[in-house]
Amino acid sequence: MRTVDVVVVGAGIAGLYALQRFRRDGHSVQVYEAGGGVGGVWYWNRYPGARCDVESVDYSYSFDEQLQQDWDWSEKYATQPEILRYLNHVADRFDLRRDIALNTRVIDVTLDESTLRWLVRTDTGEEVSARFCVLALGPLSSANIPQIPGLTSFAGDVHHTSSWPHDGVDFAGRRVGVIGTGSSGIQAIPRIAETAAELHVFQRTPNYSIPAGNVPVDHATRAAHKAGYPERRRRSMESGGGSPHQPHPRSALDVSDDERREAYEKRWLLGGVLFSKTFPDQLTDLDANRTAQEFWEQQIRSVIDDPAVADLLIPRDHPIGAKRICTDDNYFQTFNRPNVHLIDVRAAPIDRITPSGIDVGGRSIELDSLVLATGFDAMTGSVERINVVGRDGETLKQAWSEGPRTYLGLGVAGFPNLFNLTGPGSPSVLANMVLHSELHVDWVADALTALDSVGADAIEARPDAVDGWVRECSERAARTLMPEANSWYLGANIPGKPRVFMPFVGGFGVYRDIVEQVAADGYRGFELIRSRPEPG
Ligand code: NA7
Repeated sequence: MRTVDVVVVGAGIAGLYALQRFRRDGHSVQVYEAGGGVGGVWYWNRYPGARCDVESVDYSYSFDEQLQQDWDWSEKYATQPEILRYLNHVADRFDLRRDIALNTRVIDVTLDESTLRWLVRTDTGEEVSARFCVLALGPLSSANIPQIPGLTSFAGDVHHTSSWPHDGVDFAGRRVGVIGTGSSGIQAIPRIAETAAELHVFQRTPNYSIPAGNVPVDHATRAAHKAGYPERRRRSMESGGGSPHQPHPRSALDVSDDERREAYEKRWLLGGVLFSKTFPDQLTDLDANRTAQEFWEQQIRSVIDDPAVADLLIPRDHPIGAKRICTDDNYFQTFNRPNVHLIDVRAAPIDRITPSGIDVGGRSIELDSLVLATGFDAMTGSVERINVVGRDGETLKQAWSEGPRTYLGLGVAGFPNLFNLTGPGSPSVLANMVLHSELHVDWVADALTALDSVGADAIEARPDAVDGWVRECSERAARTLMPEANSWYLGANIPGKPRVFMPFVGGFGVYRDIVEQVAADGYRGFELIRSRPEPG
């Protein structure tokens, strides 16, 4: 059987950098990728309007200065095609493709306890033995297909936003239904409305969204970005969310009305997801949060013509930012169009999907096309659909049956030399995913070097360290407003999923300090395993 040092599962943002870094450190690496190209979520999520909600200058790799200097972003918030072009450029530039097997889904990852090696099996029949297994699957890559009766009977075309046809979908003149009003739905709905004959939006829960404020990047801005990278990256690495912007220094409740309003207006114009972090206490104090909610509501009401429609579009069930805030381009204004209809499926749930449309609230809505913008089995779904078998034959799915249990998000007790990138127990989904991926990859790469330098064969999270980290993550979450929303952070969007707040909420910079200190302390909380006796 073929052997390699490291198998990396997934060739998205984290997987591509993992390959580059591990190879640079002298390891042999095999990457498996289920998609027909590299790019991960940016390969799959090709729905109209798909765009990043973090500024391009920040949502880009920092590991190679020349790459930063050579790549020109065309817009403040990059579109999916531009990000995918960038990731393909990275794959070519660093000659990554020769170690990536595309169209290859990993199905089993099994520990051989006698050698502490991982046997990795794919759906193409490949088998490889690896000393290390690195899961770079992406926390939002396992689609949530809603369990609505009759879904498979629908006679028209059905598309989930995360598996969009590569040649696009022509909605011109069609009657379209969109189920779901999270980030994906909110980005897609305005674009679909432009060509569809009729668009019916089936909304279960309204969401907070702010205008993206996208603009082209002009020459002077680009030059300033390139000159300012070292400082920008430094500030990002120390920040709460992995971008260089700092919240207002004072509580939202300690400033004058004018000062508060000015701060919100500034963040509103910045666009993107940072509105939820305008003030430091916005996500910890309900009264502070209400000030942001009120500002938001005034802005949004002013662009919706029908106050009854506005009432339906304004969230009442959760503090602003407790679900990931969405960013849009004319989302709320889209409901002023005569061809767009908002259907409140909280008041009257969908009865069934029929061959010709959707039965809801005692009426039948005729549809030609159906879009499922229904999100993901987040953070655990992508990992659990691989059969990962650790010590004593226990699967990762079994180990996580009551919610994910990790140490630092990176290691799992009973699964030596297996690392999970950007998953539960880390701040990934609350931070800039690119810098976060680099942090995780660098930490793992340094750990592999450290193992060899002390003559150890394997590294494994200790059960007590896992207990402590799970407790720390849940205590930190409980001190915020985050668990008050029925969000995918909490697993609340998937029927039957254990309700555990999965991300680390303490902030990206704090998390980085913690994981770096653990490494500096000789991988405190991990067991360094030596299967052979020490020489001498
Ligand atoms: P989200 O944010 O999970 O949104 C999914 C939406 O689909 C949300 O409005 C759900 O309503 C709705 N949904 C899910 N199942 C159903 C059923 N059965 N019936 C009606 N409505 C349903 O996913 P996105 O893809 O938009 O965004 C995910 C992340 O990707 C985003 O946060 C960014 O980080 C990037 P609910 O709120 O559950 O009532």
